[in-house]
Amino acid sequence: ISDCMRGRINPNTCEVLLSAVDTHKEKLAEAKRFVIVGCGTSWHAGLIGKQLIEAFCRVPVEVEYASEFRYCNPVISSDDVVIAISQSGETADTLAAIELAKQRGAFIYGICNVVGSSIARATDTGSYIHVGPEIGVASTKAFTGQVVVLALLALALGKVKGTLPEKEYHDTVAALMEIPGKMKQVLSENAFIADLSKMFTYARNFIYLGRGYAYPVALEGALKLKEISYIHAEGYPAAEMKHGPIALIDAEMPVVVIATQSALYEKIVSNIQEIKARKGRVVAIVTQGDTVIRSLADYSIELPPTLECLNPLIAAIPLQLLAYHIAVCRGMNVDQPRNLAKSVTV
Ligand code: F1P
Repeated sequence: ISDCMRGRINPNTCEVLLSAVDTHKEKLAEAKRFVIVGCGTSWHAGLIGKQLIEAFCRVPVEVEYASEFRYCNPVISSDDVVIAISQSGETADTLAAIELAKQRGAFIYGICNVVGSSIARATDTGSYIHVGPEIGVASTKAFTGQVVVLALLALALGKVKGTLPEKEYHDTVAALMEIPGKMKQVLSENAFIADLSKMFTYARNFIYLGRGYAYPVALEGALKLKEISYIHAEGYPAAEMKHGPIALIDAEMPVVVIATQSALYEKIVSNIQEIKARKGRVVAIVTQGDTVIRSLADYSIELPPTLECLNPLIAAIPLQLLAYHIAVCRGMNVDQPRNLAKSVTV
């Protein structure tokens, strides 16, 4: 992962994207609304993109499963910019969503990995994530690349529109430059995560929780576990626990909580207390130096500090590693999971 990030984020990257945005300024910066479409991991990246674009550009963003969008007669017009995200660039549902949005007059921005793919060709403009081929079927580094491009796009647009204060723009770009080094630090926890995964080889179910920017990361962690280990897993926004899922918690239920420093940190602490009161087994993803959550959780994985809006870039890694090691312990083929195709073309 760190290899693919190296050289991809450099001080010029944002400026290059900025000039691409500048070329399509009328369409992008003047969009009344963004609609992000994608499937699976790409949809999860889109949920993070929504938060980034709304925070930096103050424009409403909707995120739709491409597989539903194409069939639900969506209200789309020439006031909209549709952002289509796909690693393979060949996902039939995403391609069909693009065609529909085009017919209704929307401008299409693509975020793909595979150069020259069908989706890349069908869009009006876009950015390649250039993370190299995904070896396995399940998307991993593509998620990172997609979130990086969405962050850069939101930064560039926020600058063009004047909705992002100059200082916040520069601080966020500077924090983005530090991400590859921080990803390396997280990857160095691999042996610890491999050990930890042995405790969960026989789990039947898992719950993943996060709030704000960490909520889509929880969804992605659950998807990785489902895809490669075949363990049933659900991701929820942590505050939704009390509206139903808390009934599932008992001593048999592992709960992975993304509990890094954020504006909602205190609320996450109480969510963890609620789980522990029901004897759930908590694996907490915490920021280095955290003592409060470490003392509550059964197991903790530390992440280096970064801006909350960039945290998904490093928080996804321990969840990918956890899914990987659990799947290996269960003897699964992590590169070619059953029933999955690299690009879903039907
Ligand atoms: C979408 C996707 C992947 C998933 C699996 C099936 O692919 O749902 O996220 O891991 O490979 O397809 P794409 O449109 O991003 O290529």
